Amino acid sequence: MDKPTKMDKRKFLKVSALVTTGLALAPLWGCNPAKTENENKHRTGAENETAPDYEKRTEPFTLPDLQYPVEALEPNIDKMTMEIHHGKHHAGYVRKLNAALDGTKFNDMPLSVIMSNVSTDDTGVRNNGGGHYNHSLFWDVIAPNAGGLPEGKLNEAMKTAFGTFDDFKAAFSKAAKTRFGSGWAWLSVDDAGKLFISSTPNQDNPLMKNIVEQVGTPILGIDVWEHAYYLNYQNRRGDYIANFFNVIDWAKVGQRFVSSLG
Ligand code: MN3
Repeated sequence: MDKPTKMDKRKFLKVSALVTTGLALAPLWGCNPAKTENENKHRTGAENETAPDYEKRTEPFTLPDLQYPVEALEPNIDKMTMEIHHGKHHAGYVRKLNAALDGTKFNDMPLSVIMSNVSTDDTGVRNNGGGHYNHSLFWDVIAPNAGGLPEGKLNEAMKTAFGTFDDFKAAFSKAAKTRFGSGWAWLSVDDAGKLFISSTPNQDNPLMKNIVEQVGTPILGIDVWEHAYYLNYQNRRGDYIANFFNVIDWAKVGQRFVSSLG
């Protein structure tokens, strides 16, 4: 394999880091200006071989660190829930994802590309890849001293899609409350740049175009598995959802919105 040029390598490392932390958004993989000598050689050498439109991943997935202490989200999300949720549940998804990927066509794909290509036949990759993607997003869009209101372009787009913030809050909360059993509620951006609310069972997410009804790039998600709230809220899922609004980091959600527009 040819040694990558400096620029290729830098881009590769940047992309790899994003994938590893699970923060990458789909558009990053969509355009690849440095499609390059190696791939062109491939094309001339083998007509039927299609070069991937993403940088191949060479490292196993790892558990991203939390960007705040485990107790920092109290009283909205308690310390023990954070310890177990991040250190046990999320870590388990990462471990099982790496095992499930072994020998599959997904083995060298970035996480968001895996999400876009997974199907109902790929149970282990679907469940554990979704678990890794969803939780990586979840930790990133919540923070201590957060809450408040969306601003800027996101705020404008939310008004267009949902009306007032309270209208949005009601619709998002309803999606989270009415998800039967385990799953997630999402705020996502569709191909036209329009926001929508949806919910998915288990560890599915809106990137899974072969599986979900409404396809888009998720920019905010709430985990409504019982493991996300039961220690503190027991059966009171509605209280957990209401308090989740106290920890939403709207600046992060806004950055994800802008990135999703490419
Ligand atoms: Mn969870």
